[in-house]
Amino acid sequence: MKIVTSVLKSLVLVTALFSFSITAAFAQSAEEGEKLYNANCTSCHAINEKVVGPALKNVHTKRKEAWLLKWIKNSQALIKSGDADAVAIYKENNESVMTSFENLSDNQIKSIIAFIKKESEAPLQASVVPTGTSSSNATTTDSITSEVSGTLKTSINWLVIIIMLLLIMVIVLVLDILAKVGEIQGKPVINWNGINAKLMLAFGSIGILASAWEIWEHGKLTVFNQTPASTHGAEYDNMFMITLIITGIVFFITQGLLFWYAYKYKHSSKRRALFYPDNHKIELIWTVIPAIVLTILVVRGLKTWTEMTGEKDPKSRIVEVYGYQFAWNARYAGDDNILGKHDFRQIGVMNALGVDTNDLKAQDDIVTNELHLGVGEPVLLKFRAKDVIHSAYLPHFRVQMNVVPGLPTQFGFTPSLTTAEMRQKLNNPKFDYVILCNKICGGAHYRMKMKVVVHTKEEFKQWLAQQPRLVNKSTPNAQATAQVETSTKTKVAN
Ligand code: HEC
Ligand SMILES: [Cu+2]
Repeated sequence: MKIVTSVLKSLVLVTALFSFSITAAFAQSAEEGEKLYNANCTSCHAINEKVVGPALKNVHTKRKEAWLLKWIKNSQALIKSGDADAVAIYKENNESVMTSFENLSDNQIKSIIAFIKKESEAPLQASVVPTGTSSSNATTTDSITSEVSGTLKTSINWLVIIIMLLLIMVIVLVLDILAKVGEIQGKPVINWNGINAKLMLAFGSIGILASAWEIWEHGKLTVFNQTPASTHGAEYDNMFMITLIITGIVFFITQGLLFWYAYKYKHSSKRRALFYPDNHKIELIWTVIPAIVLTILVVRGLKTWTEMTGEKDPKSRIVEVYGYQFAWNARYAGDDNILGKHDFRQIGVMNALGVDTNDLKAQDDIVTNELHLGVGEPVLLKFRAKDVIHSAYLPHFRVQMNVVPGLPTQFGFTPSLTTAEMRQKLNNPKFDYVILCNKICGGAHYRMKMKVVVHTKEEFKQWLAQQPRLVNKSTPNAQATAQVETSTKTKVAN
């Protein structure tokens, strides 16, 4: 008897430990998967809704793991191989091409799938069941309650609408009766003129106070509340603030006067409106003053803009920023600091950026999906779009430039704070610089996001050295063979 219990005990212990380690491993890989998913997939996918690609909820049950591995690495290859599911989903999505991810290892993709699995199961549990308990029952009850509360909500909405309509009818009727009473008495019961004037005053005051509150409260959340992370940023902020203050003062004065006069000079039977056709002096004043102020603002703006976009430091590092539906890539010019040519006809699964493979200068180019920069090092971003107009927006560096197919644009700047320094300044260890797409039309430009990392100069050098070149011509083996070749050649020549 004793033996049985002790065996049972150890069995329980072992299974507990075992399942714990499994959940721990699972949690860990899902965590890594989340990072990979956020970096690579969110521009086109969401778990619960269709974006560019289909919703990924429960895709781990719908497809086999081997299929998913093949698909995510190179969906086009799978489609070309004639796989029925692959062809079907491709057709369903109007043959839009998913990016291939040959660079992701099997384990990385598995962790992404683990994350998708976790997310597919998570949201429904969250509202009812404490985390960790089994969810199969809870999920069904949860969906039932949400269904019930759904129908309840719609019937309540209808009730509210009907009551509102009845209320409006009653008010209209009461006003009608009061107007009739006024007619009989020969003097209106309600003084609409006075009420309108007071409403005007109330509307104006509330509007002005709300604007002030808005500036105060949400101004803190704008990027202007953070130190700019580029050398031209301070000048830019300064100009923006001066413009905002001047136009702000004018706004508050003119809006205040507008509503105050509407109140003060409301209709009165004792007063006649003044006929005042023109006054040259006043018109001159209110034309000349704004003209001078605007000229100063515009001229200063032009000067700042030419300074920001004008002649570039010839030592600037050249980096291409490539925008497409719906993500970004960066391409470094490599050691020669000359970007290889590009040719749209060569865009394909293995050459997403359409780098011209006939151009030798492209051999040392480096393609990445994060933009890394060195602090204090001038960089010249050259923008290129594959398909439609995008807009590269780097809010923390005060940089924005349209990215237009067939029309090269560029912006040079110098980062002045590393990611680590900015994290410290903002007291936010998770902060990251970003490049966003500022075009807000359609469903997915706003999801285009690439992480930007600013290193110290040494860190940046190290990072760059570790990145693979497009054509790796200087691996030790290649050099050795090259030497052997030349020595044999010279021998033959001798
Ligand atoms: C450029 C947009 C884009 C990106 C980025 C992207 N996908 Fe897709 N994905 C698609 C499209 C579009 C489809 C639909 C099939 C098609 O048209 O090729 C799809 C389909 C899928 C499918 C098949 C869905 C199903 O129902 O069978 C999976 C799985 C998938 N993507 C996973 C991923 C993962 C994981 C990543 C990130 C590593 C990713 N995708 C990144 C666009 C994208
Ligand atoms: Cu875009």
